[in-house]
Amino acid sequence: MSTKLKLPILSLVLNLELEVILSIKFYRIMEKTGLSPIDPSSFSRPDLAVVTDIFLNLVVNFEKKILSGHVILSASKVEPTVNELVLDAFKLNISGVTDSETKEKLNFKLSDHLHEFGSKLTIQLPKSEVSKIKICIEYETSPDASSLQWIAPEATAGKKHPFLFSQCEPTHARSFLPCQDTPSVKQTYKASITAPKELTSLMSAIQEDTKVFEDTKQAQFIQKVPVPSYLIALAVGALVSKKLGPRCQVWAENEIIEECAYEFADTEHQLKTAEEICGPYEWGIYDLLVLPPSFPYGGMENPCLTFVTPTLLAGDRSLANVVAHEIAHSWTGNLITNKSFEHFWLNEGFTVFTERKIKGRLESPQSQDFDAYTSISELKECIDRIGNDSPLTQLVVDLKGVHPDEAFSRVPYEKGQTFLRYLESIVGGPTVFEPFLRSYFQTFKYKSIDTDDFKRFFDNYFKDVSAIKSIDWKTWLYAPGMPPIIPDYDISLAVKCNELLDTFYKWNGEGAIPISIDDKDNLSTNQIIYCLQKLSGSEAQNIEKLKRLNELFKFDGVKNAEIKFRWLRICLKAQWEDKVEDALNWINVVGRMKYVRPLYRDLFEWQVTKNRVVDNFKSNRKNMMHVTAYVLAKDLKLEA
Ligand SMILES: *[C@@H]1O[C@H](CO)[C@@H](O)[C@H](O)[C@H]1NC(C)=O
Ligand SMILES: *[C@@H]1O[C@H](CO)[C@@H](O)[C@H](O)[C@H]1NC(C)=O
Ligand SMILES: CC(=O)N[C@H]1CO[C@H](CO)[C@@H](O)[C@@H]1O
Ligand SMILES: [Zn+2]
Repeated sequence: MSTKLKLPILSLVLNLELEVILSIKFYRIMEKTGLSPIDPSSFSRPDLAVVTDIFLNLVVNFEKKILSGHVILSASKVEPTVNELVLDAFKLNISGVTDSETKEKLNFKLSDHLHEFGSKLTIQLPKSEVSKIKICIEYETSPDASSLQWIAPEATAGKKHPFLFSQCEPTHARSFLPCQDTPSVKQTYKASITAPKELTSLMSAIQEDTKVFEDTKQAQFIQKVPVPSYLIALAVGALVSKKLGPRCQVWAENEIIEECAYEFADTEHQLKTAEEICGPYEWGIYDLLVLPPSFPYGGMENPCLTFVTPTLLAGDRSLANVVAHEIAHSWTGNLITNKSFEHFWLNEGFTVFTERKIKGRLESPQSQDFDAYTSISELKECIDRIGNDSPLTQLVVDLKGVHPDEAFSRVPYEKGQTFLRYLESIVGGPTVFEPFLRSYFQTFKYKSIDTDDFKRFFDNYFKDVSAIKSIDWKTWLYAPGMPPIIPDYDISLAVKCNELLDTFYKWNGEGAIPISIDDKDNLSTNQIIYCLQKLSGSEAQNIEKLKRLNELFKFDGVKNAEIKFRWLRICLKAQWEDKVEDALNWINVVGRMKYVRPLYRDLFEWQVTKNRVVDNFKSNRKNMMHVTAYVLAKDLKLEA
């Protein structure tokens, strides 16, 4: 596309202040590189020729930190006259492209690398009338592939073998393989992965047979359900497994496998409950893989094999809601996918909504509502930080020129779930809304959709319900800031917490702490987390009072990561210098961004620790996953 064509569009948006900056940035990017008109985060052109199947054949090389081999892409022409296949690539070393049937060499062009987006890979298709083609690409990944985390033996539980895992969401699959890296494209895949013999390879797929050679092992995989590129996943390490139920097992290093099996014992039960709500589970098996601590997220819903952080190992199964969340993705996100990251709420809002329904059934309706209610204060903190007027706090965002990793926040999760809860209440509650959900899943499974598709389906399904006329879609979807309406949650579990907090706030710090052992023992883990969340959101506390609190609750050395995280934030806010070391030690081991980013920010905002935390980042950066290092560098203002 030429530059001139876009100038009129550019002037159209000139009135809208922030959009201007975003749009100009986007059009500059478009001019230079031609990001896709379909998905602002991808170069690929599935509207011309679309990939339908992938075969990956790769060797894992831990010495060089690369994957090498080839990929065969099956593609169909959408435009009959098209002579190119346009893909995404991120620092891939491509040595040759051929027509996989005729072995004819094909020309290809890799555009200049564009910061976080990578390059556009254009392959010249053979001159032929056929509409289906198979292209073989020989390539190697880069040691700085943004999707791949190469972990040295010292940073694993066993300390003997290296570990590799991938994290492709949102747009990092292109650093793993050349592909159409947009969720609007879904394809089946097969893979053959060769790794050192003593290690186990796992993928987001069903494992077929494994061939053993002298020094290596070759594992075969198949994923028959079409998936977007961001759900292709690989892990290689010294892994063992333990059965959790007929369809579920947990994988981890041997050193922690028993602990993992205990923590996630309820997985099959959670899966059954999800099926009651959502309909049949389509993926065959549901396994969990517990990764080393540098994994940047709580969990990643890779099909057939959810990846989770070891920070869920609380010892009391209290954080298993993350597994319920990843299970819910088997329908929302994995079967039905957002067309672009701009409609991310369709994945995450629905998933949180379903996750809480699972909790409601397995525990109690009160605990379902307690989670929803307590998350409102976290949503508020997040929106205050991004800015109440920021377009990034809209449910449907405009990501032209903004990298999805920068836009990532709690908003699509919590504002999305709040919206669905509101819709549920408008149409008459769960008995009406859950059959609607199942029908929605049935209608759109295997597809990628956007918010309009959802709205049309909703409006049609509930066309006889007059109350839906009162829904202000525009405000819910496109206005920035907090949700316009917070539903009436059952807050009975929060009442006791609020009383205790009041008592604590009023206490002047003299005499014994006005909270009894009984009070403490009566609180569930989730209630303690909520109290700490409130405490970390209020003003700085007196350190002496915190010391008494700590004597009662024993927060130092606590295993539960949600508690540890909030406790450390409270201590830093109180400028309790003894705790700085604890915070630094923790963020140098754990990579989960939910914890690491706020703690880095807290340390950065405090003058006493500002320089120290920047130095800490610089020296530890090499151990971090690309995405973690990238967002932290921004948070610490290290890059323009
Ligand atoms: C690219 O791959 C080729 C062939 O495997 C290899 O010889 C070459 O060193 C690689 N180049 C870079 C920059 O890694
Ligand atoms: C603890 O909970 C029990 C049962 O819910 C209740 O009867 C008791 O009064 C509570 N104790 C305190 C100190 O709140
Ligand atoms: C889970 C999810 O949000 N899926 C995808 C939505 O769209 C973007 C691409 O634009 C993907 O990267 C997300 O991962
Ligand atoms: Zn999710």
